[in-house]
Amino acid sequence: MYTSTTNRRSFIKKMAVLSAMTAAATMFPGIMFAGEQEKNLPKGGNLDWKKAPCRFCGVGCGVLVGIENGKAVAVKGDPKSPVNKGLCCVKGYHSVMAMYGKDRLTKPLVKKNGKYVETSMKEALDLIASKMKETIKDHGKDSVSIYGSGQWTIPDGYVASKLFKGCIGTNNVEANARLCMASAVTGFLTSFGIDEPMGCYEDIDHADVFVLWGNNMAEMHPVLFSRLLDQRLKRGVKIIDFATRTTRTSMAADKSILFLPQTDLAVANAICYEIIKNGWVNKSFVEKHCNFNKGLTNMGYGLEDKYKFKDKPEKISFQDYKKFLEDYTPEKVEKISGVSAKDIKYMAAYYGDPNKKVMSLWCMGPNQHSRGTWMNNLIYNIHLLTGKISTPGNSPFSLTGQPSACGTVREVGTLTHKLPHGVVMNKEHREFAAKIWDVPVENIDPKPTYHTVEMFRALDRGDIRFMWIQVTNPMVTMPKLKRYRDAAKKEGRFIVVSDVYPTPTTDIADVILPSAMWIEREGMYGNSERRTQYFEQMIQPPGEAMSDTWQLIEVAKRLGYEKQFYYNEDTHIEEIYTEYRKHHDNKKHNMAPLEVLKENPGMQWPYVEGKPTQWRFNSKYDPACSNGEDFHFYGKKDGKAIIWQRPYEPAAEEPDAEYPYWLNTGRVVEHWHTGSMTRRIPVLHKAMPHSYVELNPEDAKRMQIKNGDKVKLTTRRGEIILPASVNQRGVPAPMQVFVPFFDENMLINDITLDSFCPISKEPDYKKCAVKVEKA
Ligand SMILES: Nc1nc2c(c(=O)[nH]1)N[C@H]1C(S)=C(S)[C@@H](COP(=O)(O)OP(=O)(O)OC[C@H]3O[C@@H](n4cnc5c(=O)[nH]c(N)nc54)[C@H](O)[C@@H]3O)O[C@H]1N2
Ligand SMILES: Nc1nc2c(c(=O)[nH]1)N[C@H]1C(S)=C(S)[C@@H](COP(=O)(O)OP(=O)(O)OC[C@H]3O[C@@H](n4cnc5c(=O)[nH]c(N)nc54)[C@H](O)[C@@H]3O)O[C@H]1N2
Ligand code: SF4
Ligand SMILES: [Mo]
Repeated sequence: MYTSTTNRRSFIKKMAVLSAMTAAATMFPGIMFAGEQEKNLPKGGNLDWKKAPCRFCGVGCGVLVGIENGKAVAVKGDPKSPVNKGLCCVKGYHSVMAMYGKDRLTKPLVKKNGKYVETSMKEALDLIASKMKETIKDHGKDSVSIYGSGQWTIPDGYVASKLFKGCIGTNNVEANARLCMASAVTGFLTSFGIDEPMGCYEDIDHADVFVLWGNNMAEMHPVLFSRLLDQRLKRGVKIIDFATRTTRTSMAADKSILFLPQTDLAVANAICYEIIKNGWVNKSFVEKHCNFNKGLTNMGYGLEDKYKFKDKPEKISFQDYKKFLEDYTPEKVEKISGVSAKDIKYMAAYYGDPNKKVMSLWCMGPNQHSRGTWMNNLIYNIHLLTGKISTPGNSPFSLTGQPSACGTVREVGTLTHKLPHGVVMNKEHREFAAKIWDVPVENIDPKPTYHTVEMFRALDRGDIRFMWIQVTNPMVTMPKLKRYRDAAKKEGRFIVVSDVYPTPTTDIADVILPSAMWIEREGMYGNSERRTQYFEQMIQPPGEAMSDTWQLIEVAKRLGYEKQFYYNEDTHIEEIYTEYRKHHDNKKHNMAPLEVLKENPGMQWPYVEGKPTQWRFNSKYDPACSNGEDFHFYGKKDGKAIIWQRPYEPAAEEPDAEYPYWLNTGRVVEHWHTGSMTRRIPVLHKAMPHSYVELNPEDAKRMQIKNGDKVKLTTRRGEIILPASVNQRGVPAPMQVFVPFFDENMLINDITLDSFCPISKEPDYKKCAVKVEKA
C-alpha cells in the first residue's frame, strides 16, 4: 500500500519546492543534468534504485527509480542508457509523483441510476463480461470494441488483440496512436513496405545537419534535442527548424524557416526539384534501389461517415517525375508557401551536398496532416534521391510520441487491420497468428472494421454498442469532440474505462476500473528507435487497482477463453512476452529474449544472433539484407524503395472571410497530453496552470488584445473562451493562433475538425479555420 495522505502531501510539497529551484537553475529549460538530479535526493534515505524506461514520451529515456519503504520517491537518468546517458527532462524527473495524486482511483465504480457506486473488482469484471456476451448476442461480434493506447505496455496490447481479434473474432481494436503515428506507419509502408525507422539515435552523433520538419523538439523530445545541442557545441552541426510557428525549438535552432500551414507539401517537392536540377541525384543509388510511383489525387478529407479510400499506385518513369516537379520551382513555391526561394535553395543545398550527412526529424506536423502519408513519402523522396539513408548520420527519422506507440501499437499491431506479424487481410498472416494464439483460423476476420474516428462514429450510429477504453482519454483528445461525447452518452451504449484518475472520459463510463500504473506492475515499452525496454513491478498499486493486462485476462476467462488465457498470475508477463516473440521470429524483426531485456537498458530489434541492428536495409549492419548489394529494401518484393509523386493539395478547411485565422493545436513541455497525470504534479501544474491561446503580436495589437485578456475562438463546430498569450513562449505567424490541449476545463477539441489523411486515417489537428475576437 502506498503512503498515508499526510505523508504524501508533505512529500509532494517538499519535492515541489526543491524541484522548482533546480528547474530554474538548469542551463536548458526542461533538462535535468546529473549533478542537479542528485541534489534533490531525500537526505539520509536509503534508496533502492531500480531501472525502468520513463513513463512519458517516445524518446524512451532509461531512468532509475528510487524506492524507499515501498514508495517511489525519486527519479534520475540512467547513465548506462545509450538513449539519454544520465539525463532526464522535467517530466521524467517528477514522474513518480504522478502516481500519488490524492484522487487516485482505487476501487471499481459502477454507474447505477446516474450515480457511481463502489463495487468489488470481481463484481465489476463479472458485469463487464456479461455485458460483452449480451451485446455480442444481440448485435453481433462487431458491436464490441476496444480502444487502447501507445501508453499500453506490450503485454496489455498483446492480450487485447488476442482477445478481440483471435477469440471474439472482431477487428474492432484501435489505439490512440491512430491520432499520432498512423501517417508515419503508412509513410513507411508505402515507401519501404515495412514499418519503423531504419536508423537510430546514434545518427545524431554522426549527422552534420538536422532538419526539423514541423516538430517542437525542445519541448516534446527534450532529451534528444539536448543531444543535438550537445553535438553543436562539440562539432558545430547546423539545426534548421522548418515550422509554422516560432517555438523554443526555433529559438534554439541556427535557422528558423516559417511556412504557411499545409504548404510543406510544396516545399518538399521544390527541394526535390532543386536536387534534380542541380545534378545532386545519387544516380547509382536511385538506379539500383528505387522505383517511381504515382497514386490517386484529390482524395478528399474523410469528413463524411463510412468514407472509404484506396490508393491506386502506378509506376512512372524518372522523366515523368521530373516533369511533374516543374510545377514546384522554388520561385513558384515561394508564392504558395511564404518561404523564400532562397531559403528553399538553402535547404536543398544541404541535402544535395555529398559531403554533408543530413538527419531529418519530424513528429506531429507532418503526421497530423490531411496529406500526412504524402508528407512522410516526400521526406523519404529527398533522402532516396540523394542516397542519404540507412547509413550513420544520414537518416530520415520519424519520431514517435508515446512511450510504446512503436512497441505496443505498431509492433503488436493494435490497429483494426493489423496482426503482430502482418495484416488481417493476408491469409498466411492469419494462419500464423491463429496458430500462436491457439484459435481456429476462421476466428480472425479478414476484413478490417473501423479506424479510430470511424469507430467513434460507429458508436454514434449504434453500430458499436460496447467500448472498453484503456490508458487513453478520448473525451479530451478526439477531434470534433462534441459529436463523440454525445455519442458515448447515448442510450444503449456501454462504456468501460480503465484509468488511474477521474477524467472527462471516466465521466461518460458505465464502469470505471482502477488501473495499476507504470512501475506498480511489470511490463515493456518500445521506443522510437526500435528499443524494447523492460520494467519490473517496484511498488504495490493502491487499493484494488489492477494492471490493464490482468483486467483483460480476467474478462477473457469469464468469456470462456481459459485455454488461450492460461497465464499464471505471478509469471504472466514473462509468458506473454515469450509467446509474443514467436510472432516476430525472423531476421527482419526478431526481438531480444526477456533475460536480455532484464540485463540491459533495452535492446533494439531486429535482434539477430545476440546482436541488435542499428541500421536496417544496409547490408553492412543488417543481417536481413540478402540481395548481395550494398542496400536492400526488403520490405518491398523487388527490394526497391519507392519515390512517390505526391502533389500539393489544400487543407480540408482553409481560412475564409468568416473564419479568417488558422487554428493550430499541440502541447507544452510541462504537461503530458490531457494533463491527467502532470497536473497532479504540483511543480508542473504550477508552472503551467491553465490553457491559453497564443496570438501573433501584430494581430493582438490590431484587435487590442493584451496578454491575459479573454479571447473568443469560433469555428464551424462551436466556440470557446481562453486567455490570450502574447509574446510569451511561442509566437504564431500572422493570422494563425495556437492552443495547447492539456486543459480539460478548456476543451479545444470541441471546436477542431475531424478531417483525416485518407490513407492513414490520422486526423489533422493542426489545421482548421477560426474566427478570433476579444471576448
Ligand atoms: N511535454 C510533452 N512532450 C510530449 C508530449 C506531451 O504531451 N508533452 N506528447 C508526446 C506525443 S504523443 C507526441 S505525438 C509528440 C508531439 O510532438 P510535436 O509534434 O513536436 O508537438 P506538437 O505540439 O503536437 O506539434 C508542433 C509542431 O507542429 C507543426 N505544424 C503545424 N502545422 C504544420 C503543417 O502544416 N505542416 C508541418 N510540417 N508542421 C506543422 C508546428 O510547426 C510545430 O512545430 O510529443 C511527445 N512528447
Ligand atoms: N487538439 C489536439 N488533440 C490531440 C493532439 C493534438 O496535437 N491536438 N494529439 C493527439 C495525439 S498525437 C495523441 S498521442 C493523443 C493522446 O491522447 P490520450 O491518450 O487520450 O491522452 P493521455 O492524457 O495520454 O491519456 C492517457 C490516459 O491514461 C491514464 N493512465 C495513465 N497511466 C495509466 C495506466 O497504467 N493504465 C490506465 N488504464 N490508464 C492510465 C491517464 O490518467 C490518462 O487519462 O491526443 C491526440 N489529440
Ligand atoms: S525526454 Fe521523454 S522519455 Fe526522456 S525523461 Fe523526458 S519525458 Fe521521459
Ligand atoms: Mo502522440
